Amino acid sequence: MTVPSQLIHESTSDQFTPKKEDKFTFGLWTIANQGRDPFGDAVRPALNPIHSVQKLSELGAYGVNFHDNDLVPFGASAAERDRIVRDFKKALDDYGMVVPMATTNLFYHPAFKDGAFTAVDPSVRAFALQKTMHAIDLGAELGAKTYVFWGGREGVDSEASKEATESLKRFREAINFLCEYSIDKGYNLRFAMEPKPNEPRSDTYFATVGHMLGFIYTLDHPDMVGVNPEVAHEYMAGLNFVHSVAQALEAGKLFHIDLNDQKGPRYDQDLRFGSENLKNLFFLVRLLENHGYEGPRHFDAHPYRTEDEAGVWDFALGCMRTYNMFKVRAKQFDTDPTVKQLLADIYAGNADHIALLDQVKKGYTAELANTIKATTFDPKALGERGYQYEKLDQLAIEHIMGIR
Ligand SMILES: [Mn+2]
Repeated sequence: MTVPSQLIHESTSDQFTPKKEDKFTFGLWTIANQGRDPFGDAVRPALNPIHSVQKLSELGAYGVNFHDNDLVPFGASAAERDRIVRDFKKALDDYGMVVPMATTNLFYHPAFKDGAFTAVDPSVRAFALQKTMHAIDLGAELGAKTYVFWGGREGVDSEASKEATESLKRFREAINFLCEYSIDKGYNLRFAMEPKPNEPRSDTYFATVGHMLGFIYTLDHPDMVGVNPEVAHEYMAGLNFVHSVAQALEAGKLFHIDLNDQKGPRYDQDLRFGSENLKNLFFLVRLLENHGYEGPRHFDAHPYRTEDEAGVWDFALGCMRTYNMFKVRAKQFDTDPTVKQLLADIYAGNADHIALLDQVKKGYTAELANTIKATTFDPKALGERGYQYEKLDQLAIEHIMGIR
């Protein structure tokens, strides 16, 4: 292993230093992003996946994830594929890195311009199944436990082009088939579905985490399918990311997560984690850390287009350090005696009504229904109550800003 640069060394010697046990992962496509956008060409040379594994390991990352074609070029021969995979496995071993997640690129090649599992052309739909099965084999071979499905172009530009109900059926048939494939091969994979409202299509099916959760329960194997929410994608739909993740987490469906940042509803920006929405992402990290999320903390973001390779590693380190900063601040917020006392005051209430609600939790009885109907409440007093949320929120701000 090469000695990290002085800059990295200085900034990774404190309590926010990324460590393997923090379970930080990056997509190979994130750091290898060459800065192409619809208005400009690549600004950085392609990064070698093995070099990326080495650099990320030095920075404290736990693993890497990939689309099939991030590692094995589209159309590579079987011999070429085997050589690439062998060299990559050796790099993982050499640098103590794992591959917790893999996925398929079903959006880059022109064949997928009308989608993959929902394309109107049956040859494209069948080819998408073939490509995904090969990619699942590759992911399983490298030890992936989670397989992500981002339906990049599964949508429409013109609503006249296909019936949405038919597309949803086609998507379900594909996922059902691939679940059976994974079971048949004994891969023990969990599938994580990633929603996005639009881009690159003008409208994508399964726009949000909520849409995807609803769909999962219509599958043949709902237990093996969960979600992979992405910060930027929910912000693009104008939603509260913490609430989307909480719903998935509470349903036992948060199988994976894509951490990045976004300046509100506009094109998908994939900014460095925590570079924009400090407050919402503070509460996101608090949610993940306090509610038993055990999966990788995966960054699906990319460096600013202005950066050279040094900037790429500044970006990667920044994502991880900011997560750990939020983690430390969230813990300080939760253990602050002033916050704890204030919350105890806010949550206190009428003992009789607390007892009633404890019974509601246990379940319905006709007697309980009658008791609630006969209970006297004081709506005037309830309406006059102050909740002290201004004080509470300011305490959160002071923790986020590092004042307390
Ligand atoms: Mn994105």
